[in-house]
Amino acid sequence: MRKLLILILLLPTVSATFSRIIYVKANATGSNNGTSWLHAYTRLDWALNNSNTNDTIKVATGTYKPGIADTARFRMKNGVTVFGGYASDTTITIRNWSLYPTIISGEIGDPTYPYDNIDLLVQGINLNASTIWDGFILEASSNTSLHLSGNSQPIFRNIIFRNNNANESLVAAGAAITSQGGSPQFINCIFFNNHALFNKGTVYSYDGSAPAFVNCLFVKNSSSDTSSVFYLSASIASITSSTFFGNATYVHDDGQCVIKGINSSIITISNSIFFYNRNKVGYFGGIDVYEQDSSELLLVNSTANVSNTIIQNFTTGTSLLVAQNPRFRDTADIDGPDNRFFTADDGLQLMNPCSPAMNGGNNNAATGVLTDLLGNPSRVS
Ligand SMILES: [Ca+2]
Ligand SMILES: [Ca+2]
Repeated sequence: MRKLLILILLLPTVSATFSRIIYVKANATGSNNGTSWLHAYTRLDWALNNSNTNDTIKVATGTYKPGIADTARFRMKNGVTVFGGYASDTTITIRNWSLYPTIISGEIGDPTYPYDNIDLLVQGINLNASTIWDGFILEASSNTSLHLSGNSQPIFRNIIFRNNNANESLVAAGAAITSQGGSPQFINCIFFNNHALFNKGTVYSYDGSAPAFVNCLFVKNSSSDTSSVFYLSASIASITSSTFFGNATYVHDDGQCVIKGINSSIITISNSIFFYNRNKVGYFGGIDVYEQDSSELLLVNSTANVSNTIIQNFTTGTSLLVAQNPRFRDTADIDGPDNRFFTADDGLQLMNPCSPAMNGGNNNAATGVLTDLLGNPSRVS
């Protein structure tokens, strides 16, 4: 009797910690219940809806859309890890998010027209730090691809945010990320060719949000507002071992820049590179005038701590390498001849020993980050 009583008392505990692997594959033809690759769910939203804390969702290569209405969205689950980058042929067990891309797309309506797409692709509210998304491409949203709010602390790794737009004039957003409060982390993420038409650049962080970015690339993003990449309002942002290349602002207002901080924002940047970003500085004789490597940081009642960084225009900081060419491998082919990011032929790698940044880093700034985007030993270690 005593044994039975103990068993009964334990049951709720066992049930609460039980964790599952849930499978998603767009072209699966089995029972559609997520219990194996054979019987994988064909939709990611079904897997998310049926997941619980401590579950892991594995998503095979393919394109996944939140729905067919522009208000559809994937809702992140607290404490659930979601991995993309599995081969569709399930005899291949190696996970490779570059070779087997798992794409979350907002493309609906006219495929040639981005402004009728899904507003918001992935939404997270009140997520703890054991909530992880790893190995996805988020593309073609029409207002922001990722929206975080509440005290959210999720971790995003190996995510490409590309070709997203911020088109809504009435809803403040960054084309790739909109973060209200919380402290999300972005590790090994690539932000490529996102565009803010009316809005707050590529990443809009506000209301006490404290995002951290490590080993990230911000490449060829653009904005018709004041900042091409970051718009920070009452935000504490940390940017480590990251590169800003070829970003642009297209409208001349007052103070075009790559990163804008307002309302007591604090921005810490270390071991990073700013190169070949441009701002529109005027309109003369019917021609738009751009300035290469002009203002990178614009601070309004805000502060920046910049160290061990190659930067072209901003000169306030510690151990800065000002107006130096970082000597990337190939700035004309960012993802390299194989047309995929995260591989050895990628263009924005530093060329040892010619690159001035190779030995300019500060180990303390990148504690725990031992490799770069390609998995090579980090340049700062
Ligand atoms: Ca469309
Ligand atoms: Ca490549």
